[in-house]
Amino acid sequence: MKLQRHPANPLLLPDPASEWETYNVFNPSVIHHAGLFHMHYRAQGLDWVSRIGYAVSVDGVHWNRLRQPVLGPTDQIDARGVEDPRVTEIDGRFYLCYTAYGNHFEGIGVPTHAGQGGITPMIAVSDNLIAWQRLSAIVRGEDNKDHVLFPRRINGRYMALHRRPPNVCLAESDDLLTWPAARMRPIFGPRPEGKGWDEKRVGGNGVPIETEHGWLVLYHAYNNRHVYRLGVCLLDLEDPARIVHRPKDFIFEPSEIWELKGDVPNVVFSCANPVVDGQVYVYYGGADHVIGLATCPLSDLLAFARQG
Ligand code: BMA
Repeated sequence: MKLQRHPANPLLLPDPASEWETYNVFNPSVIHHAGLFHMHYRAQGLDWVSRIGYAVSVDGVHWNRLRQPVLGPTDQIDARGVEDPRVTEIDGRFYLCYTAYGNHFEGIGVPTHAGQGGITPMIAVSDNLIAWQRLSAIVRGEDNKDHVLFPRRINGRYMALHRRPPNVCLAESDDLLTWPAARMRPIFGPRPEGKGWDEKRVGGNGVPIETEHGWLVLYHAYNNRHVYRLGVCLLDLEDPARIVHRPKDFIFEPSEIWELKGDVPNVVFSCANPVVDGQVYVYYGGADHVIGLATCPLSDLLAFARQG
């Protein structure tokens, strides 16, 4: 089972006439809401700081973008940029998970060169997808990113995937404000014994897809040669820390020139897999430089995942 690239790829390119999205646009979030596709994407411009831009589309292929970013650095915690957006709609509000890349770990004061890079998995909230308010961090002071919220409460609790190297983990919260350490559990990690594509690091992609057989989770992984590919697994509906199936094969890998060459070579990196009319729309960054789309029927992806 492999995803099919859209013939119009790449869908979104950097804009040399812009200051903030001059060099790279990549790793978008996309949700389908009120009949439109809404994209939040990571952009890098003249100062190489990451900001989050917004674009809207009727068909998921042709996009109109806002001229200004909707989120940018404000503080020490994100002074070097805001990265890799993943938007989840829960009960009519929008939550944006993003990686804050700072000068120091907030409240700890460890310089980044002495620590793990000064990244913080943050959550912001919005009622209109444009104006965002910072809400919370899933954890602070450690190397942790690739976080995304589930689209509903499970057993009364909000849940999020996040990545505490080398594992994809589950975090739980009563109120989206506090994420107790005692309720963080690993789900799955790299497979050094496998086929070699997810042997080094793994991390979750877009919002988990609820199906009758479990939560379908797309994820990315890289190997010892630093090639990023995409895979899929199925988590238990009631307890998403329990993995039900994990196929050995990947579902997508870099092969187009704009996936093999760019700002970082050999990368397909996805933060979005909305399902519209039975099709899974996998949006992804190609080589940390442009934005592409690949699709497949949900029924095919689910059948593939269940064989694993
Ligand atoms: C990850 C993230 C992504 C990026 C990927 C490949 O660590 O920073 O934003 O696409 O590396 O460079």
